[in-house]
Amino acid sequence: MNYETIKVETRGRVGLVTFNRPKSMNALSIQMMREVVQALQAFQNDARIGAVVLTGSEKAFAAGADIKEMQGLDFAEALTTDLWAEWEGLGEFRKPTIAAVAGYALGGGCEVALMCDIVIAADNAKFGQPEITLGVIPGMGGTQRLARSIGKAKTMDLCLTGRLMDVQEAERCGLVARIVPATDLVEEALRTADKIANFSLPAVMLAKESVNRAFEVPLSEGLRFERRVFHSLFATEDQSEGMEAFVQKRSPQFKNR
Ligand code: CO8
Repeated sequence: MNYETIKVETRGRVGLVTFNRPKSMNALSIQMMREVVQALQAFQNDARIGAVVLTGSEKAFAAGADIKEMQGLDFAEALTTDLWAEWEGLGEFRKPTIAAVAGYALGGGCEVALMCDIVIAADNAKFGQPEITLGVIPGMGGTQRLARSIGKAKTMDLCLTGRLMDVQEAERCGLVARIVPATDLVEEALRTADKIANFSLPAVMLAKESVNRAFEVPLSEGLRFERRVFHSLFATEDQSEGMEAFVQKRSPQFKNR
């Protein structure tokens, strides 16, 4: 597949998507969105892939939706085309995703990171929802996923002032799982993804689905869902293998990877 705005590679069982619009700080164009979603669909259908890393450059993970592309839209066009909705393909991707964030993750860039399951960030990463400075508001989860992730106080602060948050603050408030030196960022993300990709894929996918369920349903329903999923995993060969390997003090050889 020929991509113009992203680079797509595989490293063992891990898919790596690198945003590649350096002249515009990896601004998220419609073409880039479509290419990312297409690459993810290919990874979803590829049994050899168990996890995906999304990254940008050292300067920018992504500085938001492409302002130059959307500046001329009127309300009717924005509403009826709903162009950016295709990013939900990332939110709905079923295998685990890691955002490896260096530099700016602003607006849509921050929202894309939030659609990933784990955010690993370089020590130079900066996050923000500066849409208010453009006369608009976040449109891909910055008022919703961000509020669920870091709470009302910080989300209001970011969305209403447009200020940027450094990586230490982002880790303290729970947006970032780990901070690593910028030079190690992609390798650390790939190592983490590789670890996940070598567990039992059904268990990994159901763990992801169960955690995400916590943001959709009341606690009692979420607990019931988790319990049923836990029960169902006893139907897999990988459960037998995982527990047998523990008892026999050896490494498990999962079949459904
Ligand atoms: N869109 C288009 N071009 C961009 C963007 C962007 N988001 N960000 C940077 N660029 C371009 C600049 O225009 C510039 O291009 P040129 O060289 O042709 O002038 C180039 O990238 C380099 O940028 P700067 O010269 O500004 O670099 P600096 O190092 O001075 O500043 C910043 C870097 C701080 C990242 C700065 O570029 C900036 O503030 N960018 C805009 C950030 C922003 O406002 N993001 C939010 C965008 S709106 C959004 O994401 C909404 C998402 C929801 C849409 C979905 C709706 C359903």
